[in-house]
Amino acid sequence: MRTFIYPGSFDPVTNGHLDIIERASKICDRLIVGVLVSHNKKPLFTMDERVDMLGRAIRSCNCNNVEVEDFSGLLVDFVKKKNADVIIKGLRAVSDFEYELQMALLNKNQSPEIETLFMMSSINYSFLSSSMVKEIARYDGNIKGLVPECIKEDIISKFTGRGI
Ligand code: COD
Repeated sequence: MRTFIYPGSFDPVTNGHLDIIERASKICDRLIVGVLVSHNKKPLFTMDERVDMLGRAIRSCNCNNVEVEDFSGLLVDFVKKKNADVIIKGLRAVSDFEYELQMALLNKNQSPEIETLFMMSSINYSFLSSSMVKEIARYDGNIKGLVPECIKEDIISKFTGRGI
């Protein structure tokens, strides 16, 4: 049984994340999307909201070997706790590379048995990030096509204060 971990903040999940989830789920037996309880960043969405939005987005793409779980502490400890041995990361552009290389090497330094695999972003999503989605939504721009349709209203209502 080959288990991969796809870690991130997912604040909120975007179509770029979902694309990586769909593609990664096809090359492993079990994919666990690990949502970081961050002590450095202050997320816009609570952990429950991020996990719930990811769950709905994943159900909408019929990936039935994907689970969502929160984690805190070191990523390599979460990987070991889940009996996984591969970390999946998405790469959008050269600008992602330096940071991701540093993380991959540090994770390798901590746990040499764990591999990091990089998936190139699909061309349609190579410009997409959670922060850009939040900025567009904050100023009432159009986020259609950037995030899964089923969570669009969650994001809009976060800024308008409107109930869903
Ligand atoms: N297309 C493809 N991939 C994408 C896209 C897109 N449009 N957008 C984002 N991604 C990728 C990112 O490159 C990343 O791999 C993943 O999706 C998640 O993205 P985010 O933005 O939600 O998550 P980040 O970058 O905030 O996540 C950082 C981690 C949680 C992975 C990192 O902080 C971590 O591992 N923390 C745990 C603590 C730890 O172990 N620290 C030491 C590490 S050396």
